[in-house]
Amino acid sequence: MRGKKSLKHILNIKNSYLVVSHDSPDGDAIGSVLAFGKALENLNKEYRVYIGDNIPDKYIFLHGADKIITSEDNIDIIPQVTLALDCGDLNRLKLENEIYLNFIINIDHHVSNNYFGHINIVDPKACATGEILYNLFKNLDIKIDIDMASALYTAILTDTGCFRFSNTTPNSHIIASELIKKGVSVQKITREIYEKRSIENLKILGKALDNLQVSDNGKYAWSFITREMIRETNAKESDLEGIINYIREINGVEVGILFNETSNSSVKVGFRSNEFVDVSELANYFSGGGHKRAAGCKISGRLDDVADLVIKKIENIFKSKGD
Ligand SMILES: [Mn+2]
Repeated sequence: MRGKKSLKHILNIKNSYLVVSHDSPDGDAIGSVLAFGKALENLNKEYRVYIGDNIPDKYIFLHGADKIITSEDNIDIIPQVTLALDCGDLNRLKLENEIYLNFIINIDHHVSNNYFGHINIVDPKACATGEILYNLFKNLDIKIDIDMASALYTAILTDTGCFRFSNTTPNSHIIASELIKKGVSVQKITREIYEKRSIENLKILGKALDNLQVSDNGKYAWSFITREMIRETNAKESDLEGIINYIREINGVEVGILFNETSNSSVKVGFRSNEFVDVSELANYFSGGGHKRAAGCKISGRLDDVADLVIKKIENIFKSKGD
């Protein structure tokens, strides 16, 4: 792949890097930027890691997570290269200043990636951006230390839903195995990420399950998170992670949808599917993006109106499939 060769050349000649990923960062976004950041540190390069959003507490145990810059104003270098990891769309990098957009290397696995980089290494078959990075590091003879291994393991673990989702392949397991051989503590990482729930997460989950609705044909189900629920439970954005999976896991349901009222006039919509509905197409239709089985978008409008619009669209998908 041409991209890999150019990346090798760039790593040889450029000394200053900004490593970035998407807003509402997940384990793959955070694991990827931290792994690449540590690789640059080991190569004696100047670098900063930036994500323009809050970092969920559960990832703070990863090496370097406490140094992630979350406000663009605090970036204190002028990088020669911006490394965009796990991000399908330039807007989600939350970078306003053009000096950060001069030279972008885009490394990602979203099907919806629109090749916004000057160099693009995009592989939608990879289960996680962490998988692409593992292969790149191997190919470029970049040593994977224990901190990088833990970050890459986190990336793959979270994007495969603990090796349960359909993107899990023999390669996901082979790479996980190699990372564990490097000393990754499976027990510590799974405990940090999955077994340290906040009370707020459980409270908002309870309310979301109270609001649960299932379609007449039983094929799709949805729930709402309102501003009021957020106030009552004191939940943060990161406390909402995982709620949508409960909806998708209802027996018989193919598509799970979560509507999250982010303001009076804006709603974040998450989609998950089990077997046959390509929710990245659905999200694309509403100017969002993602993967076949997990995608999302933001829609302007009041919560009720947005929900009606989206549910109608999904209803039509099932009608066209004869359900
Ligand atoms: Mn990812």
